[in-house]
Amino acid sequence: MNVLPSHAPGGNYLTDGLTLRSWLLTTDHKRIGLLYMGTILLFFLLGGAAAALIRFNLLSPAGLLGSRAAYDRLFTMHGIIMVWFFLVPAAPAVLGNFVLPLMVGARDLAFPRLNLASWYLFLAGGACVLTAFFRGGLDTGWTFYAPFSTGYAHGMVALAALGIILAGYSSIAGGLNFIITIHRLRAPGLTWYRLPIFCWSLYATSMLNVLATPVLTMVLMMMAAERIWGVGFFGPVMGGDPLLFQHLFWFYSHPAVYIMIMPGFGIVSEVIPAFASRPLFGYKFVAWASIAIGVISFFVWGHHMFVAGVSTFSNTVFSLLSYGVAVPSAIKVFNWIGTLERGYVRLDAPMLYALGFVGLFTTGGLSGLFLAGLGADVYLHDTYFVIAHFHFIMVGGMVTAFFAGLHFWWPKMTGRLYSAFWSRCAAILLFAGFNVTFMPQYILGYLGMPRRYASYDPQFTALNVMSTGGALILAAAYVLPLVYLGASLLRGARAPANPWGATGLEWQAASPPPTENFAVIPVVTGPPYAYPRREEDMPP
Ligand code: HEM
Ligand SMILES: [Cu+2]
Repeated sequence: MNVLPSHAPGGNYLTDGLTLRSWLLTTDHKRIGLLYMGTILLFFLLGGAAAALIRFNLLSPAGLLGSRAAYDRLFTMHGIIMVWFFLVPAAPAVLGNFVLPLMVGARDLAFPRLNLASWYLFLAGGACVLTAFFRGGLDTGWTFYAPFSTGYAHGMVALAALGIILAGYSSIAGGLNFIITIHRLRAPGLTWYRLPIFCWSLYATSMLNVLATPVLTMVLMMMAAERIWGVGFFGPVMGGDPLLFQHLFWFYSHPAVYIMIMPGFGIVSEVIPAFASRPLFGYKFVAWASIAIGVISFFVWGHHMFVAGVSTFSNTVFSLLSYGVAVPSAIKVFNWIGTLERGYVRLDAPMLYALGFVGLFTTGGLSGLFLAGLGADVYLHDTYFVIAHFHFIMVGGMVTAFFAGLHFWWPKMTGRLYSAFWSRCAAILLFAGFNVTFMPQYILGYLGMPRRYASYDPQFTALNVMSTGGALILAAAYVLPLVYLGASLLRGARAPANPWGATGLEWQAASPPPTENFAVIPVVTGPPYAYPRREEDMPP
């Protein structure tokens, strides 16, 4: 083994090379993780600004923006940015990139240069959609339903689709990189059943990315071809079938909702054992539940089309299958609760975020059962109930889990500690703000307020004002970490290698890790989550 300068005392991946070039051409997975972090933060702020304008408009029944066209473009921009430029990439590309090689005891991902290329593809995709937005935007909604998108929609639809396709290539390449890394680069002794659950969940996510994303690429290309050249895939006037678009779109997008949430499951499965000082309850069930969810998620897309004019038989089958996907998700929730039971729970920020995740995700998941029931969905489809459902899961769930992971691994990434007090405040504020924002939307949907309209019936005013008020609290909860994490970078206390007393190979490397992660590749001899099992085993 060659000894690199990075192994000199004090050297680490942040200080090895300080030029712009050394960052933009880096093949170090940790630096690429940080490059993604900067990019994704930008998108989160832009998507968040659009959300703020949406909530501002809905303060009054007539719509305060005064322009319906502007409202349509805003929610389209919000959806496209949040789904494809934040939720899908954030956890794998930022946290996964940073910790996966460390967790499996490797020096880098299997294909470091492909990893860098993925980031550039993502940037190119981002540049396309931002160009589309700032040159007038588009009004299709994030789902691009044909034949509206192909024949009637306004704006730069095809350019936005190209941006999403490029970001998709980035996901596919990233997925392949993770799968091969997990297969080939595990440290000696790190068997599959010794892998941390975050690795299992990234593995399942990557499989979904590799298998489902090409379908999205295809359907967006067909949509763009129809829009530009009038090819008759979807437009009934030309002999096409609009339902075909929905089948293909949801064949990707239902698995995609699990692409978004699954890494969150993984993060929470790391944080809860560490802060309850207990081994993860039912490890093998949690691991296989990820794979089960991945498989089943390909068979439920039809539940997005219950009222689209498909057959009753199809609806019945998809309704039943949808209940099936709830089972492995519920298994995970029970296992997290089982881990907490009789645990020595420390309520540091990562744990508070993780507990918030469990509550919000479970609420969102249970409302999915209502939607999967045919009769209820006929009534609730395209109402604010659906909006509340997926925001509970994706914002309450995935974004909260991302914050849990960010706070958990921050000392590893930066070598600095952050304010314990302010980080706890932010986590609690987030939970409160989230509920005030989205709980009223369940009620609004139940009362019949439709989604995607710039104006509404005056009877819905009070609940909408409450939701906008909640959004202000939520925004504060998202901005607060920028402040104390920024302060931690400038003058936070130095972090030890393992500040939380957690298991997992990443905590054996220094904080921040040296460029090559491990001077000597570690050998794994025991199970994961080797926290004390009984009270007698607890350290005094
Ligand atoms: C990991 C968890 C989940 C995520 C991330 C998720 C995400 C989403 C998203 C994004 C939508 C809205 C899509 C749109 O029209 O814009 C949605 C709708 C829906 N979800 Fe979920 N969901 C999850 C769990 C579930 C579960 C467990 C069920 C059923 C058992 C379910 C049933 C439904 C149904 C039926 C709809 C369509 C509602 C309608 O349009 O009328 N979801 N979900
Ligand atoms: Cu679905």
